[in-house]
Amino acid sequence: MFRLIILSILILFSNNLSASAISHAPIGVMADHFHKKGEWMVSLRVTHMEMKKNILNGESISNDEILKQPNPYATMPMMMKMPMNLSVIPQKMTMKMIMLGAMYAPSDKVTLMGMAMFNDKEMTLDTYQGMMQRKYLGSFETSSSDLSKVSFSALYNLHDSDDSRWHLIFGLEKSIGENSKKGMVLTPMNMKSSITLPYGMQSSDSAFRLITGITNVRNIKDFILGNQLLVKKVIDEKDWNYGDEFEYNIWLQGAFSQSTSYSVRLNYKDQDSIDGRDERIMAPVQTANPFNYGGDVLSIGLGFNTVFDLFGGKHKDRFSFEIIKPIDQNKNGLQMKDDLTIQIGFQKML
Ligand SMILES: [Cu+2]
Repeated sequence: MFRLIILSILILFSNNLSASAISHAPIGVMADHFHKKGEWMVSLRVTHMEMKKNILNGESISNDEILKQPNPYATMPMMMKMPMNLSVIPQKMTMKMIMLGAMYAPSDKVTLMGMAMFNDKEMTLDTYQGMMQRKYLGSFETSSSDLSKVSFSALYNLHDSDDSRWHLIFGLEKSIGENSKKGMVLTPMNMKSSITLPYGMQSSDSAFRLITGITNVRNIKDFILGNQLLVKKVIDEKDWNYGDEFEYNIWLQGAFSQSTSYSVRLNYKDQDSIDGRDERIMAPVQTANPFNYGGDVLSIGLGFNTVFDLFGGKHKDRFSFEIIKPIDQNKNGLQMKDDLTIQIGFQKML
């Protein structure tokens, strides 16, 4: 009888451990864990990101200064009406993303992961006269929303012990949304006109990417230290595509209790500028120049994970929240500045 009690306490305890809040990374980290044979998990992530103001090679720049920047398309033949200088200035951009994911482990060594991402973008811009006094003409908005990309990955469990686990990530990502969407803009001639929206406002770049990565999660006393390296490389180039991406995450987690944990994360992302170009994208605005994309950004995230019973079932429901603030932005050329990102997630093992 005594043995039975000990055994059931042990089983209860080990169940609780795998269901603890701290057993998953902050929600902004993808592919942070793998599963045991036969396990299924579904997840939903909602992200809200804002960009405000502009930076030139990482330094703040005013609207007046931007109006003095050359318009690279001004000297193109056939572009008689193009102003010599930039005349349309992005003021604010909001991106909302919804990510649906599923994980399944056919064995203890391999976990398969599929994801689909939907995004919605909105940008507010100010238009100034193309020449003379460069008077402010007005403000307008452009937007786009579409299913943006799908990915399929395999996580390979290299090592799994009580105090450390390692896994490799191999995946393919296909960008599938629209990439030649048009929008109404206010031109520096003070006319409304429909143009192909600049790269950053398109839902997709149609590229195909290879994802490779490695994750380590270890216990250090009562804390968890996670490290992840991710590389996304374009393997099927189109007319244009966003550059290759390198991302590094390091996070430290502590537990308030079995069911709630907190985290601090540093995220470093370095992306190349856009390769190629779309001949139709030509406007006196920074976002029409493929060079004004990419660069490196270092951010800090504060997160919170909790597990509890909401929908019932064999496993608990997991809710997570993370707020991310950039601390150093060295973006290429002239770009909008990243502001806060908020991410909320729900995960459930079936
Ligand atoms: Cu999972």
